[in-house]
Amino acid sequence: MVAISLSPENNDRTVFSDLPAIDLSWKRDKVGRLMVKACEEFGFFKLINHGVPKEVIDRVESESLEFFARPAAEKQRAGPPNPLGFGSKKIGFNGDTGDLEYLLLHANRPAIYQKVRNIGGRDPNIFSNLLGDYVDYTKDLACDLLEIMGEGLGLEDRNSFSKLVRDGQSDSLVRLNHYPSYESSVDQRLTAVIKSKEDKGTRIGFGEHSDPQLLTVLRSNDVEGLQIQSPLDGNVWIPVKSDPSAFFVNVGDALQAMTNGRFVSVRHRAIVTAQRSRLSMIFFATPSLQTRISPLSEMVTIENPLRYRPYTWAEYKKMMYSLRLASNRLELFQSD
Ligand code: GA4
Repeated sequence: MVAISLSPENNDRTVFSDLPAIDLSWKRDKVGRLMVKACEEFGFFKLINHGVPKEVIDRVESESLEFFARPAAEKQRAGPPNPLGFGSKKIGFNGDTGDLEYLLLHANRPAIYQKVRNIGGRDPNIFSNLLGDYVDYTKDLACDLLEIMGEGLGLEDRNSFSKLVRDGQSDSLVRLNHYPSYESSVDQRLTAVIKSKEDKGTRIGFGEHSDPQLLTVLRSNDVEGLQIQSPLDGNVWIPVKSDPSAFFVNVGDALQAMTNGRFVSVRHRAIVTAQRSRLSMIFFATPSLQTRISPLSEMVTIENPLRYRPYTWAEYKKMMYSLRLASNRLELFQSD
């Protein structure tokens, strides 16, 4: 593991920190131990030697850039985001905005094809199939990671988390986020900027939030922008160094709940500072709507008593769409 202190070396936004790196080719028990540690301490880690073929990533990246380069009218045929589909600037239903355009889809081939075919032009099968391949690989990867975490935690059933995502009814999502370069972002009326003194003028790509799902697996091109909030000092934003050959993995609210708070779902955001546009391709590992999420009994101890009340994913989803992006949703499910 790369020895790091998760704090910026100075207040300069251009200094990027390396996250703890976990190499999937290491011995499984070592990987499990380090993953558990990273999920407890940072809620985030960087994964290298992940096994997703570079060609799959490169092809979906170039096809995605081709999609975002199309005229707005064509892209809009895959929108408006309801919440799925193509969207631009507006995030969710409650007035959140960001300097990005995106494609948010259910992570399965029929759902992908159904939206992508509306775009017209090029053969929709090309983009759909590539995205479908990417989803298959990242879903498998997310499930493997969840299984390794289960082992690392010493769970009775190491598949306690992964089986929720392998379930055919899983509500998993795939999201492509395209952040235009700083200069090319012309419509600044809708662009949220950070108003605090130290960050004044920073343009928000995707505002601060925690991910509601179990696990997020993100790959971006070599353009910086991801920042995570230090779990040790809630006010400090840590800019993460980009690494296109790696995946960035983070714990979501549902995994924090199932581990009874042992793993932390950390707030993060994307900012736009770069001269080049940033593309991130994200898989959100999610249970089915009817899944009942509650702390695993093995995670509840005298030292760590029950922290969350059970909820269904459908219930959580409904609530999250009624709240702003920055809301602390899991707080509402704390047990008294
Ligand atoms: C944040 C994480 C994922 O990107 C996402 C987002 C979703 C959306 O874009 O529709 C939400 C946001 C995210 C949480 C609160 C609600 C819903 C926007 C928003 C304001 C796809 C997700 O699942 O939750």
